Amino acid sequence: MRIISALTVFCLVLFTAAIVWADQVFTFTVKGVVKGLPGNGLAKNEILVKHEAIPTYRDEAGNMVGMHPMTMGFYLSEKVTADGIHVGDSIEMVIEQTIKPKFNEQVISLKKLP
Ligand SMILES: [Cu+2]
Repeated sequence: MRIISALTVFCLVLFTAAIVWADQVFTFTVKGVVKGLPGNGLAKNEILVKHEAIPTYRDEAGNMVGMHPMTMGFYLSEKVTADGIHVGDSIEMVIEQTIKPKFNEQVISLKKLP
């Protein structure tokens, strides 16, 4: 009986943790213009983008603070390449923000707009 209760508690803890962690990953879509490509003074997985305002951007505490338009670097996930993208291109990106266990943000989708 004691083993069963311990197992129940363990499962409840896992379940709760799963819910908490699931809430710590957010995505948003943002448009911008490419100002720099990987290499060329940037990291090999980094692009420089002049992006529009991002109302749903979160800070490291997970609070939705937004971000005003600016030019900044974004890191591409391993599955995304900048092949076929050129400086001056209008693009749309999907950014994934992970708040916990470690703050991270990466581009999980990148496409050139017509
Ligand atoms: Cu920014």
